[in-house]
Parts: sequence; structure tokens; C-alpha cells
Amino acid sequence: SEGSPRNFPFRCLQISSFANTTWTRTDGLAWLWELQTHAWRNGSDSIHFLKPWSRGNFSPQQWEDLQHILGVYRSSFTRDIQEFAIMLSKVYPFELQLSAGCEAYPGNASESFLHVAFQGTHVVSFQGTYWEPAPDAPLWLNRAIEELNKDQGTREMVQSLLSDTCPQLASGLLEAGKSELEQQVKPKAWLSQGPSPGSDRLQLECHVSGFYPKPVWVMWMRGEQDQPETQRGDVLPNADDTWYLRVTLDVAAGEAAGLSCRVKHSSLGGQDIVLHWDGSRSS
Ligand code: J81
Repeated sequence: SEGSPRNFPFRCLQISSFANTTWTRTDGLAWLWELQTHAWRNGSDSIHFLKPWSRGNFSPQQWEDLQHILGVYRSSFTRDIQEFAIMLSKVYPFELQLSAGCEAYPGNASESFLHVAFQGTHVVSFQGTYWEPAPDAPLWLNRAIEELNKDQGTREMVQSLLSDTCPQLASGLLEAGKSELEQQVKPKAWLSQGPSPGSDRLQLECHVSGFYPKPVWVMWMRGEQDQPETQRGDVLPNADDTWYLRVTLDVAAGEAAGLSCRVKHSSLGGQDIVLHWDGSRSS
């Protein structure tokens, strides 16, 4: 809202697949709030900058240093995990996911996090200066964590990446990408008829697409009355950093006339989009 500074979390995700003792791949991606800023594909030795402002305020030298750290990390990580798999008798295939990042708050404060998931379940976090098991993590993990914590060099590097590098990068990105992050893009909306849910019944579809940011309100209405049986799909990404949503209503064929779809979005400044179902199209 106006006047109050808002926060945009910066998140780095790592997806590592270990298919068997020899086949593995690791991909990385970074997001500033809803916008993907970086990609780091398996096999590529450089980070891909997805936005013109993805370099933030880091110098070419700083990017080179970071890239070098990450390159060493990627191969060490793969080797470490393969060794853990042997030590802990883990059965292939398995997936590891890392989520790390930070969020800057007004007045130079920032909060960082690093979480690791094994087969989709949170198992390890980095807290302060140590690796720690997640609550309810399986006991076999303790041996891995004990090993990880012996490596003081890595702990110091992770700590400095989380508490210095991340907030620095995030605030530079925020400054450089502010206008794109805060832009407002208006949705387009259209109606269609879905597959018939039964005899003498209609599925009315209201499609809303091309909006940014993500929060949106869409309802089927009869006059001023919300239709509570409105079914809302997931908000899905378009390829251009805008969003798409489909909202449906099942009605008796005779009751479709008089229904409308109403869309509220921050870009519309209170001027809701209202589309009326054309009774003549229902058959
Ligand atoms: C199946 C078991 C699942 C268990 C879950 C494990 C979670 C793994 C989390 N661990 C890591 O992500 C670190 C992996 C790599 C690390 O262990 C080190 O091998 C690696 C190299 O370290 C060596 O060189 C360093 C200098 O390059 C230091 O000298 C260090 O002391 C030395 O041991 N460490 C790094 O690459 C550090 C960078 C970490 C960046 C982490 C970002 C997520």
C-alpha cells in the first residue's frame, strides 16, 4: 500500500536429481518475488541473466567470484551427496531441493534462510553458523549433519553468503528492477462454454489472463450476488511474467441467462471488468 515500504523476498532454488550412482543433474534458479531473475542450468558454467537488471549492483568481478564459488560448490555438492548415499545406504533415485534466500527490511535489517528437502520433505536447515536437522527429520540424517558441521570453511562461506552477499544482491536487484516489480498489468477476460457436466447442465467458463501482480478476485455473479458454487482454478503462469486464471460455474441450462463474471484486480483501479453471459449462446 502507498507510503509503507514493502518487502520483496529473493529466493534461490536448487533442484538436484540423483537417478543412480552415476547419473545426476543440478539446476538452479532465482526469483525476486514473482519474477524469475536468474537460471543456472546443469552443465552450464555460467549463470544466465533473465532480466536486463539481473546484475543488480554487482560488478563483473563480483559476478565472476560468485560464479566461481558456485561452480566449486556444484561439483562438491554432487560428490558429497554421492558419498552420503553410500554411507547412509540411501536408495536411488532421489531428489534434493534447496531453497535459500533473504528479504531486506527497512533500516538495513534482513533475514536469510537455507532449507534442504530430501524426497520433497524438509530435512536440514542452516541456522546461524551450523547445519541443523529439521523438526521430525529422520534419525539417519544426524550422521550427515555431523559430517557437514565438521567443515568450518563451508559453514563460514554459507554464513557470509547468507548474511552479506544475499542481502547486498537482493537490495541491488530491488533497486534496479523496482519499476518492473511494481508495474500493474491489466487482465483481459473472456467467456466460453466448457464440456457439459450433465444433461441440461452447462459449464460456464470465465478466463482471465495477462495480469500482474498475482492477486486477483474473480467470481460468477447474478446481479450483485456472488455465486458461491464458483470454482476457481489455480493461478497459472503465462510465459511473459503475467498470470492466467480460469473460473467456472455449473448451472442448469435454463439458469445461465443473467449470470456475469466479475474481475477485480489492483491494475483496474476499482473499475471491475464485468462480462455478461449471452443467453443465446447456451444450447
Ligand atoms: C542424502 C543425504 C542428504 C543430506 C542433505 C545434505 C545437505 C547438503 C548441504 N550441503 C551443502 O550444500 C554443501 C556441499 C559442499 C560442501 O560440503 C563442500 O564440499 C564444498 C567444498 O569445500 C571445501 O572447499 C571450500 C573452499 O572452496 C572450503 O575450503 C571448505 O572448507 C572445503 O571443505 N563447500 C563449498 O563449496 C562452500 C560453498 C557453499 C555454498 C552453499 C550454497 C548453498
